[in-house]
Amino acid sequence: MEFKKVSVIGLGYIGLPTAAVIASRGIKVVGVEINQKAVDTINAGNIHIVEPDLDIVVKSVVSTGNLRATTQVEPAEAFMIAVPTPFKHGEDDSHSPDLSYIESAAKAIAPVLEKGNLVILESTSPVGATEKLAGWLKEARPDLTFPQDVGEQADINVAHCPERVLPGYVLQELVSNDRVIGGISPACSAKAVALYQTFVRGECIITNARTAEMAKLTENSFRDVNIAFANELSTICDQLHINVWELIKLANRHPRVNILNPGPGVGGHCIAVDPWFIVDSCPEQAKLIKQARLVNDNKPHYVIDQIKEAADQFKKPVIACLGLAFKADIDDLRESPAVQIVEHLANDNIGELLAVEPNISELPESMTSKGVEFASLTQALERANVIVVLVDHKEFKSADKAAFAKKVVIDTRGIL
Ligand code: SAJ
Repeated sequence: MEFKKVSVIGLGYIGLPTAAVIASRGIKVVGVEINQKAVDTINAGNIHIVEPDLDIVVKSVVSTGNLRATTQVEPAEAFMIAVPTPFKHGEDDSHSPDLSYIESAAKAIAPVLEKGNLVILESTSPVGATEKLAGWLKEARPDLTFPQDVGEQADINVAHCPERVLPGYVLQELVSNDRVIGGISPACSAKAVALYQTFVRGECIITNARTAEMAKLTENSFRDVNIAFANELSTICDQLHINVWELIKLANRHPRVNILNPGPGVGGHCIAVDPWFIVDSCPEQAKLIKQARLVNDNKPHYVIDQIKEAADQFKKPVIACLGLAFKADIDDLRESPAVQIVEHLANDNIGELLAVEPNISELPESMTSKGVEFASLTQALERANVIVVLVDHKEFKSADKAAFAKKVVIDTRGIL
């Protein structure tokens, strides 16, 4: 089965690298993106997101003509949907999945669908979303047949293949990771496997759409629950005057124990979101998964209280916050617990606030407008009386530890 033209809907952190890697295999790829500025940037051979080496691949595939971005969907043999699936915050503190981007993508694709086309949902989705996608396509194109009605004989094939790449390693993991592929029918799965085999070196494992959806949610919930365990341990250890980092190192010497790292909270767009999809589907059963979310969401508030207590020791507190990104050695500030903590401190006006983030060139307006000052590590270590390590960036790990000795230090990442 050969694919000559593939369309990727949504050119963000997943869609753009996926489009570029497929294009690098000599397949014509049309990327569809609603953000005109991103379209122009990509068509000029540049990128609008940060991911190591992605700029080189995009420049190359745009220059060979294999990748082109546009705001309008056009006919293709396969459509890969990589749009956001955030959650909606309900009044009763519920978190339900927002499938509106998938629905819009379905409505955009439907008019150009042709017999024999394959539609793949890559976005992390609640169980049942792929069936809903197939339903929206059917509604818009009653002239075509779909696998939920006619199975193997369908004109259009629909499958779920969740993305699983780690930000910072996307280009490697896109190729090397195994892929879980869940078609609505076996024919859908087989066709999707053929597409992924054009660029994936890992194994493509077939299941049904609902299991594929749940597999992705399970992976991220597994990590969330394990981080929550580490975060809960850190607060227990504070209470008992035990160094949690030493404790975890010791416990991890057991051959069957592997505790993750506590931190200031869980950030990013996946691990703090996806477990809610399971909780929303099965609130009665998903008690541990929900509790883990609550533990991790509470950690920034715990850190804020620690900082306030430290600041209270000084007449004129100068607090240096080291790191703003949601994890080490990336520039991504979205959904970052470090940002949440700094903004909260700024709102509460607890003293002079310095923020150090080696991976960005200026502070976001939301911080400067509240008086947070952008500082280098050297300036921060000189001026502050309270130092808070919020991200374990390599620059902080390699800093001279003697400079921290005379300060009140809150090290949420255990680098000191
Ligand atoms: N974190 C800790 N302690 C740890 C590990 C992580 O506090 O021991 C924090 C990080 O600092 C960060 C958050 O958790 O704030 C999430 O970081 P991460 O590195 O665990 O994960 P992400 O969000 O960058 O990527 C995850 C990955 N999923 C898993 O590892 C199961 C990735 O493979 C997925 O593709 C991605 O979510 C996604 O898009 O769903």
